[in-house]
Amino acid sequence: MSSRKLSGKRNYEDYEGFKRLVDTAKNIVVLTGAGISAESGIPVFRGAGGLWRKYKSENLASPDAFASNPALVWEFYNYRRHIAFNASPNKAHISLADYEKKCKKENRNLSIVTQNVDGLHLRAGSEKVVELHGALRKVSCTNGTCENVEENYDDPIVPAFANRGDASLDQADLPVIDRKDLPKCKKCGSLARPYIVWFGEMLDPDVLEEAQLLVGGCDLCLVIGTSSVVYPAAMFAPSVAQRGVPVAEFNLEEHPADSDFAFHFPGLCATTLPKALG
Ligand code: BV8
Ligand code: ZN
Repeated sequence: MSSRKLSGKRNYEDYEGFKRLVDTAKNIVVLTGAGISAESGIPVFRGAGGLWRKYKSENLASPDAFASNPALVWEFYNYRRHIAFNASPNKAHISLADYEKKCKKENRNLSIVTQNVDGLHLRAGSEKVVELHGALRKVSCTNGTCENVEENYDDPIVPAFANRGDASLDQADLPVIDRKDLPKCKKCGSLARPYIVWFGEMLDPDVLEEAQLLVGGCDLCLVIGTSSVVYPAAMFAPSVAQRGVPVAEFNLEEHPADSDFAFHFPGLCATTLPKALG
């Protein structure tokens, strides 16, 4: 792949041009956000989908929210676990898993760096997946000396969250859940928390380094279903474009950040991505 700076113009829906590149690229990195799981029925983070009861998702995804009301934050994650565990990978996830297998046969690499915590890439059969922001299927211990992390598929995660009505109900009308009834670490009995990177929290340094190495070494980057507003994930695709490496965006909308991107495929990614990789 020549590293010449691509012309400033973006190729809209240039499936032929993209196909020539993707079928010869040696190290493909795919950056995904909530939009790739939208067609699996998982609400995206921003906009109408980003609401639960009367709360905005990002206001509950914080250490302060958990410290002041762990029951509320746990109930929010219990709701998201329920949706994720009952969702299925869609054609976008599956096309990436299939293309990774094709690359493997051709001694090429395709790796996914996802902001999503729903685990759908792994369930679609993708093997090289870096989960930047943790995973709903995991819980970790809040006791600093224990640091236990375990997989937990219980739904609801504790009996206290059973029969709490749907996401539209106002929290205020529901009985308060006692801290003693919240999820506990199976190792030490301390309060457990979702294994999720919240706003204002550092990403796991090893995970971040793995992502940066993949992004820094790719010769083609796909960026799928993300509003590119959250850092450090939002820096990855622009940094690839700045190296003169082609970036292909698959999104319903366009973002100012993508002016340097070589390709733009507007529309639902469960349609556009299989067509581009097919
Ligand atoms: C960090 C887990 C260092 C939670 C998430 C002030 C204080 C502290 C920090 C900051 C600060 N100001 C800025 C920061 C940094 C902050 C940040 O970036 N904030 C933003 C809001 C400005 N970042 C952090 O805090 C990160 N840590 O910086 O540490 C530090 C530490 C302390 C102090 C300073 C610095 C940690 C960020 C991780 C947060 N956790 N997720 C959970 O899931 O519950 S982020 C969450 O939102 C998602 O994981 C995702 O990463 C992110 C963005 O969401 P998207 O995936 O992009 O989804 P969104 O809904 O936004 O967009 C969907 C897109 O899909 C749209 O473009 C839509 O058009 C498209 N789409 C929809 N459907 C389809 C589609 N496209 C195609 N087909 C479709 N069908
Ligand atoms: Zn523990």
